[in-house]
Amino acid sequence: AAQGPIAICTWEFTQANATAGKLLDQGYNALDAVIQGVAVEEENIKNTTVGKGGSPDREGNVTLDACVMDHTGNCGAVMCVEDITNVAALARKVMEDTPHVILAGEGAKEYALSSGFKAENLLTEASEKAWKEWLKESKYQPIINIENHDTIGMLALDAEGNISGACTTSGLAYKMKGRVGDSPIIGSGLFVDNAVGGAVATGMGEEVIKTVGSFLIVELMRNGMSPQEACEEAVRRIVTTNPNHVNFQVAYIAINKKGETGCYCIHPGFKMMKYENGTNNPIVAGSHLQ
Ligand code: SD4
Repeated sequence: AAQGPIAICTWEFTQANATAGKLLDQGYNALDAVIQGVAVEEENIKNTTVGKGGSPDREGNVTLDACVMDHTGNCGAVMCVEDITNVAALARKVMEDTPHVILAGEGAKEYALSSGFKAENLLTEASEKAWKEWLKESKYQPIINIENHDTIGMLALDAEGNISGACTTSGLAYKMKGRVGDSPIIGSGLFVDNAVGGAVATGMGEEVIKTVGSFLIVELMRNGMSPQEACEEAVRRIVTTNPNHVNFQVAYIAINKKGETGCYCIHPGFKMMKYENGTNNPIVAGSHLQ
């Protein structure tokens, strides 16, 4: 039997998650809900790791990554896109209106413009200033938790019992030009199988890609693990193979078909938002390190 609608997302993005949850309560499907939910952060210029206002690469270009996956197993992604704010919606457009799954760089931007998305300068004064400050030492050292203003990954279970997800980010601040993280990679940053559940990742994308984290979590749930157990196992895969995990964060959230959810991370400080039965609450994730 279908559960009441549920929306979960990475970090404490209260408004984004409430936006999705309320749409679900009004009968919107999971895909519409997650796209509109994550758009709140894509448009929030104070969030320096998503959409407009995102931190640039080390050459000063803001390049965005996003993907979506729906309950039919369809997916779409865009990578390294400049000048377009709502890249999750663009990923959906790629999924629905092109014969492809991924568009990258210039091609993705041209497709966006020809589809009615508008070109905007995504580099805010604040991000430009921070980048210029960074240039003085040019020391690449990703920050472990950027609470409340990090990559947003969202999963929704709608009134019909269908699951969809979206993930959108500007990636790691001061990355190399052309660098693509896990967030637009289906199976790494996001995976949904409507028969089982869905998972999304945030944190050091390179580590998520190496372990195909979101796909792993869905497969573990298929084999009987709860979302919580599956998130813990996916984190364990990283920490047991990479002793450098003391220097980076990875966090996962997951939901299954029954509406059970889970979250886990390497370093304390990660939270998941959960909207259910009209209430929207932060949940502090357990962590491998204390
Ligand atoms: C990336 N996973 O590009 C993203 C960034 C992120 O918390 O989630 N930061 O690697």
